[in-house]
Amino acid sequence: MLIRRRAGWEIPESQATPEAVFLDRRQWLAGGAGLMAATALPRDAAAQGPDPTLDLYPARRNAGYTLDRPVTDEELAANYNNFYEFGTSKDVVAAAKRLPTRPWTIAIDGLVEKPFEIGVDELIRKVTLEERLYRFRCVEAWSMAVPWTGFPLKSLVELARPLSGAKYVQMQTFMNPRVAPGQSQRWYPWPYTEGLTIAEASHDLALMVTGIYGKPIPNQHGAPLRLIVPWKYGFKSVKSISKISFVAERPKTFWEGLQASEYGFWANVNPEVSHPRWSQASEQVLGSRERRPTLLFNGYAEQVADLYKGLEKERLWA
Ligand SMILES: Nc1nc2c(c(=O)[nH]1)N[C@H]1C(S)=C(S)[C@@H](COP(=O)(O)O)O[C@H]1N2
Ligand SMILES: [Mo]
Repeated sequence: MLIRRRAGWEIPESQATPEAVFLDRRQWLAGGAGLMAATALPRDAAAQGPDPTLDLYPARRNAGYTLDRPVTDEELAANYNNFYEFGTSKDVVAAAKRLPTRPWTIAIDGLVEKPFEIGVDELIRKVTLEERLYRFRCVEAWSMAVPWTGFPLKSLVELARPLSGAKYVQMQTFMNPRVAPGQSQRWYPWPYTEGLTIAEASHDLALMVTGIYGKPIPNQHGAPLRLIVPWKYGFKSVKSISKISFVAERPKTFWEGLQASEYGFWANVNPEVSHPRWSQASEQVLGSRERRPTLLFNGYAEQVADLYKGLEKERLWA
């Protein structure tokens, strides 16, 4: 193990991964500690060659999205990730390189006029990419501010032509334990699944992301296609999406499946609603010594609060 000095802003691993705390116990109970599949892994997917959409970067920045804080250093954001398919530490860069991201197809199915599959490059060229500066808040109480490149999820919903019975959009990550050793750990409800209501998915802020910092998105951030919903805790922002299903019932999400008492479907950011094991009142800003007060809906209340009118009886806050 690498021993190194921690910078002032860094969160000790023990505090930074509370999502994993109860899992250690489960892992132990399952007798599976450290037992990753030792099967031969494919070569680095980095050998794939240049990204086929490179010519689209950097995309035009949409000036409508501004920040109240500096943009997080690119290297920090790129080396402090949650991607459980590749392990429970924040250091998944090397492991995630094993994921081949081309060719990559996304299946659109469920309650749509006609189910179809589409290659990610074809999809990217059907839409218009733009760059947006968003705050990003993990349920573990750290935050960053990032220039994402992508397109509104709304345009994908339109492309899919959902039937009137569709009430939710369910999104799933690829499933391939040969490249993603975490997926051999069968006490997790793989594949990673997330979901939004159709109204949430059609909101302007909901972004399908294909790039970051003016370049195609690297694997550890969820290549080649991920969701970003900046008013919700980060676990809603599912990575490396391979299937999008339009469904009538609320999907059971990954974290809900693991620990429903701590993680729910809505997961909207709220400083006043604590996680059962820690406060959400403030957040550690990556790359700074500063703790900032957490903002309601992560600072996007003005835009999204209306989505939740009439839903006050629901557990809206994580
Ligand atoms: N498939 C998948 N998506 C995921 C996760 C994951 O483990 N697997 N982690 C989530 C969590 S908890 C966070 S905070 C963000 C982290 O995104 P980043 O690593 O790009 O900052 O991804 C989310 N999406
Ligand atoms: Mo997170």
